[in-house]
Amino acid sequence: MNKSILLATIFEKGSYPKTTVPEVTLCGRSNCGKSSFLNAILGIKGVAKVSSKPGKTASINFYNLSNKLVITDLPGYGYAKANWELREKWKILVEDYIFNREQLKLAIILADVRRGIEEEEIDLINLFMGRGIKVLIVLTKTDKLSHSALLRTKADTLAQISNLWQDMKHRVFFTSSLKKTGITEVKKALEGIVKTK
Ligand SMILES: Nc1nc2c(ncn2[C@@H]2O[C@H](COP(=O)(O)OP(=O)(O)O)[C@@H](O)[C@H]2O)c(=O)[nH]1
Ligand SMILES: [Mg+2]
Repeated sequence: MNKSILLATIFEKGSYPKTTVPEVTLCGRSNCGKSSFLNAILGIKGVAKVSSKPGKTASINFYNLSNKLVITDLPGYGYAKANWELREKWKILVEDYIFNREQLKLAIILADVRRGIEEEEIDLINLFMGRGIKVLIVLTKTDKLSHSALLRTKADTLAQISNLWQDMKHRVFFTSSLKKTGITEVKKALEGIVKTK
């Protein structure tokens, strides 16, 4: 999984690239570390733009991985509570993609480990599951917590997730794109589910 290219960036629903390989989508709140995670998964820096400022466009990026798999980067959410127009655009695009993209096999939901899984993530996960799409949960930026705080947070998060969904516990990962920890585990789980080999 190393040759990758940006296949397309789409701004309008329905105008998705025609592909024949399984697709994995990444979604999470703006600034949760989605682009950094994607770069870490691809093993290449700078493929996905990392930014300290939340993005202001609602677009989906499609990355082609050696013609075996496509990874898409859904627009981040939660960036503009007051910006109704942008939120509507996000909803129209993302819901169309989730409901109509046949190739979509797996969703990776990312959240900053310090914030954890909140209402938006729960709604998204239920949306994917209702559509029969498998879900992995990735808690990012673990390097931001002390060892003991991370242990506590891990236990709390796993308990919360087990309460919400049965059999989800083994689909939860804790990563740091900075320290490159937990990335291989997610990659393995991803490849196991979409069988890229
Ligand atoms: N310490 C630390 N910072 C991270 C990590 N991942 C992302 N960041 C930082 O968080 C900010 C947002 O990252 P980005 O990948 O652009 O998030 P996105 O908006 O979800 O795509 C940037 O300043 C990154 O450098 C991580 O694993 N550890
Ligand atoms: Mg990003």
